Amino acid sequence: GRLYLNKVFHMSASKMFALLFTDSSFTQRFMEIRRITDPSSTAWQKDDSGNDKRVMNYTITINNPLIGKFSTATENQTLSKESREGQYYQVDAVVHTHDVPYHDHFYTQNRYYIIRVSKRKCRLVYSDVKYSKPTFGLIKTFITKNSWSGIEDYFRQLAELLEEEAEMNQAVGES
Ligand code: YK8
Repeated sequence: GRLYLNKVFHMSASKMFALLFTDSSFTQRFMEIRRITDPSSTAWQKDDSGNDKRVMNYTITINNPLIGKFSTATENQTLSKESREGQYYQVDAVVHTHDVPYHDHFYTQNRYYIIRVSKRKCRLVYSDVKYSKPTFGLIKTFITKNSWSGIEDYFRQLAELLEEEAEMNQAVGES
């Protein structure tokens, strides 16, 4: 795994959670910029183990001449029962891209931590590319390389947009 976005953003933990994990206008805008289309999502729902789950489906636009221009994707999100409203949130997001080469070999696991640090707060993302089948040599190199560059790009832009959002909040004197 790798660590991304170890940053303090100037907004409350609950605001950050609402921006990223509800149907917010922030999410809509971010998806528009990333050209993620046809999003659909189930509501958060408790499962037998006490965690909250939801499933998202969407189509991503891919910026890689080697691959088709679009792929459908499914993202399974789990909000851990260890989460505490306003204090600490842990969301595991497992992303499967269905229409890329070797799509049955791998998936991406992103773990989001939203932690309250006074009124400012900190957000961390760990990412990992996992293999669901034995995968070797060139194919593995290919998947690894292309995945990390896409993931990096995605989170770099997400951080940018979140910082913009935080500035806007401060400008109107919101906490
Ligand atoms: C989520 C990881 C890999 C995948 C892609 C696959 C190339 C396969 C290489 C072949 C296209 C929104 C990515 C980047 C698509 C986008 C995914 C996003 C950004 C040649 C073997 C989608 C977070 C996320 C996780 C994983 C990303 C994919 O919220 O390179």
